Amino acid sequence: YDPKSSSYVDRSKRHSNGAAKALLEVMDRKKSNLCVSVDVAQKQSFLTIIDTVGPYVCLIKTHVDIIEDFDDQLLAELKALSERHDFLIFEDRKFADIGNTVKLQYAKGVHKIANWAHIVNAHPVPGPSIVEGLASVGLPLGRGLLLLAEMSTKDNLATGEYTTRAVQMARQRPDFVIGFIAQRRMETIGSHDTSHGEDFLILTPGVGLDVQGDGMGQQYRTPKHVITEAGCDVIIVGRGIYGNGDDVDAIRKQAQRYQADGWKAYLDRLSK
Ligand code: 5IU
Repeated sequence: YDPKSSSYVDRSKRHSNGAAKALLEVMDRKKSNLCVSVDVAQKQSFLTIIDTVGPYVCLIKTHVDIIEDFDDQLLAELKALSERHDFLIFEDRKFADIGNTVKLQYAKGVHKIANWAHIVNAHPVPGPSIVEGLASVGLPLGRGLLLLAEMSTKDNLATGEYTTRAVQMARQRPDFVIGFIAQRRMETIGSHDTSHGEDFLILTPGVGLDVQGDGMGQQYRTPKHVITEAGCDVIIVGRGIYGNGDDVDAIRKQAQRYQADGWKAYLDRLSK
């Protein structure tokens, strides 16, 4: 079994986790493997971008701690947009503490992330206890977790043995860990026998069609490279979509462009 040559909709049937299933289904339904990452500081701008790109995405990635005028109303509006435009929400919280602390950070505080984010992610650095802490909150709510197995930045430390250990941690909790933030497929890592049908979702940041980097360590690859060649599943695009000002027509055009390019890259991969 090779997830790289299977369709998103067929793969949805292999997942028991509700968030993983729902994401693969919405990708198929909307013909989109585009996740837009909305790193902006003002609530109005955040909501306007999401309302504009909503029809073209399977997933919206947030960093709610960036928003200066955050309030509960913003969450209500985010939820309404997710229903209106049919996308899931991924809070890119990158939990990294001990089980008991991440459990509190996930469920409580100002943001109450578990209440509204279908998917969150965590650094594997604390070991399996971080997954246990998050699962105690997220599993009863049907949420899914991604582990950060690799990063897009120049000279990052998530390589080699670290990446292998992240994959081994995921294998211990397939009910909750639905995949990885990574730059390539992960099923073959750790000389694992793939014949029993392992299937991870691979979500990949560091995607851009026009520039190679941002002068702060970010490194961009194209959808063709990420989806067709490296076999990843979801392209995560931020400034490539909203980085040229607040003109909603320009933002919409870019979202359509990345959706079309990402989907073409997926169809090319299937026909290989
Ligand atoms: N992000 C990365 N690289 C990584 C990880 C997360 O860029 O390795 I893990 C996040 C950071 C930002 C988004 O929220 O993905 C990418 O935004 P741009 O497309 O604007 O670079």
